[in-house]
Amino acid sequence: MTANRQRTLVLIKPDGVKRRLIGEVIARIERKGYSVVALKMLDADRALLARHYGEHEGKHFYEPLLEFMSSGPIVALIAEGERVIEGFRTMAGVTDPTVADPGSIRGDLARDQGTKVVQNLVHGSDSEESAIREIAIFFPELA
Ligand code: IDP
Ligand code: MG
Repeated sequence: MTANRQRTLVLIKPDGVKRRLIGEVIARIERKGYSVVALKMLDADRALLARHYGEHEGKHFYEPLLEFMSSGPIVALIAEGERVIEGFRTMAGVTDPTVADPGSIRGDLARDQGTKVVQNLVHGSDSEESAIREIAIFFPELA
């Protein structure tokens, strides 16, 4: 392991699975040169999502977010590589797909759907601390 080698949690949200973009997202991660080192499809229940999105509890989009994220299957994966946490966040683009840079996953493939919660295809951990916490939630068997 080199000093900057990291792991990040990526989720392909229910909109990404429904729109058959699993392959597109994984292909982008792999073409960028990151390794997928763990992968699963699951139906996330409320308890799991409440742990994952705890920082957003009480915000106006919290309930719609939990409802949306439990509305269908999601894909959880761990991507690995040097500075992958920052790298995948850049690949995903900013939260609001309307203004996410073209070239990013959200900028190329998502848009405002007029829903209470922003549907933006993917989640990526935002720091090393979040990555460790989130990987433990979705991949407890790796702990
Ligand atoms: P991130 O996914 O870009 O890290 P966060 O601020 O962590 O964004 O928010 C988690 C998720 O909650 C977003 O990806 C998006 O789906 C939703 N969300 C965030 N902010 C808003 C908002 O202001 N309105 C509606 N939905 C939001
Ligand atoms: Mg976030």
